Amino acid sequence: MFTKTLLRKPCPNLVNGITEAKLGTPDYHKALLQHNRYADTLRRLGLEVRILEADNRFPDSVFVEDVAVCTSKMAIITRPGAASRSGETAAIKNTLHSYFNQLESIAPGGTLDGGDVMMVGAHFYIGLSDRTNEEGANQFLNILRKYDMDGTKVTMNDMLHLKTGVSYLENNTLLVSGEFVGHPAFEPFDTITIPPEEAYAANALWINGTVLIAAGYPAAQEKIEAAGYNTIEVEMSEFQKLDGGLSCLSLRF
Ligand code: CIR
Repeated sequence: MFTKTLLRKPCPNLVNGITEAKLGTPDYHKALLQHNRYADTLRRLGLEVRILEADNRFPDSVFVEDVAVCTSKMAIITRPGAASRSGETAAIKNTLHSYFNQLESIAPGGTLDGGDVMMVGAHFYIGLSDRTNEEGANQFLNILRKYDMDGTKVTMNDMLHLKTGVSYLENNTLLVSGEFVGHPAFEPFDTITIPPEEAYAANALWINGTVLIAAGYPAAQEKIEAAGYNTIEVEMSEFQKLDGGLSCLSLRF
């Protein structure tokens, strides 16, 4: 169960964030509204929500998931793979100090984005993406082992991040799409397959029994509900324009 979340308010410079989506430029005011509703939804689910100040130096800083990984025993400050995002970690470090006694970090040579890390209890799946290199993943695994946890590296070719295409919904159940459908790393799981035309909905968020999904993906929603979950839809259009999914907007612990 999660009790706390950390978010970062979108900054006006958001419109200059990294993207390959070709969905147009995000509308800043709409993004602020959607971000507020996302925060309200987390509160509705009983979570404490802390929203950090907007940081206009970093267009993508709203995607706070990429700069740290929070576990039950410690937090790991990452080293984002995109040059324009590397400075985002300094700002989250001080904040996480107030929640975690143990803080670890990925050292130079390694790169790792939190969006490439999927937590399944004490086991972590780490996507080897364009953002997360082998060295970063190996450092991450070594840190986990110091705390009696472990992980598995996942090869991938197409998606931005691991969790762009796969989400853990607890109960041994995964949402999968695209290159992760039938991926050998996920053989032990029951899977819910998201059809290609709704692939964006594969980034969903399990919060204490409820699944938050992006609004506007009826087939995905139906499949998740048929598997026995309650769902809540959240409007994500402005973040989708920057390749960001639901999980990217928060750290949860
Ligand atoms: C980026 O390319 O870094 C941002 N525009 C999107 C980051 C999305 N984060 C995530 O999937 N965890």
